[in-house]
Amino acid sequence: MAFIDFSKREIQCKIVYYGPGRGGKTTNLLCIHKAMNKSVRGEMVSINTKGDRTLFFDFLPLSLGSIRNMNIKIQLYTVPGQTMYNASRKLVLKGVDGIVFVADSLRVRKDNNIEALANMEENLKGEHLDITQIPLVLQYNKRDLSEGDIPILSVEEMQQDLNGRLRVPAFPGSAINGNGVFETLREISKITVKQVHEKLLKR
Ligand SMILES: Nc1nc2c(ncn2[C@@H]2O[C@H](COP(=O)(O)OP(=O)(O)OP(=O)(O)O)[C@@H](O)[C@H]2O)c(=O)[nH]1
Ligand SMILES: [Mg+2]
Repeated sequence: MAFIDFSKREIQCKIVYYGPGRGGKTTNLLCIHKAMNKSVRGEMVSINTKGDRTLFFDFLPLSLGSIRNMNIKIQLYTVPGQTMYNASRKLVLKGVDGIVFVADSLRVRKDNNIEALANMEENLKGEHLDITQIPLVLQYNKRDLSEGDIPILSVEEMQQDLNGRLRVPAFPGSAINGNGVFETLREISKITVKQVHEKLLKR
């Protein structure tokens, strides 16, 4: 939940990385953690992980400098993508201010992407949030696989599947190489902070 601390001149926002299992949400956070200076980021915490599968969530706090004299603190979370962990996804979504939906470019994951987006819309509704109103950015991850023999979806097809109605910013990426990770983070931070700032100052 976003809040503003006037004594510290600080705004805090919560951004959740959502998407199908094995899409690359945790890899995004690991990449951000690795690239950012210690003065900017806190420690990354992964709660309950089995191998590389998230069973509850990952958490990474960032201090993104200041906008209009307010210090911006962002908390990044990931949800577990596996279908059976919906209760955890609902918990992690509580108080969300902005979302990165990480879709998997592998062709075999086409339906998983669509299902995960529908599941997200449903869970947002449960929090009285509208998918068309919340700050949202899509990332089409694993574009590096286009160089191999494994069939992947074209960006156009992913746009049709996932972004036809929403028309939100979408970035191709390869979280494993760091490509697109910071473009995605920059955009979601910008639009989330803008909305949070407007909402909190209106109250
Ligand atoms: N080739 C390739 N592999 C990737 C990329 N991003 C992630 N992976 C791999 O995909 C697997 C799953 O990545 P994770 O980041 O753990 O996926 P997740 O979305 O957190 O998965 P859950 O925690 O189960 O929801 C790992 O083996 C990653 O190394 C990418 O851009 N390209
Ligand atoms: Mg994960």
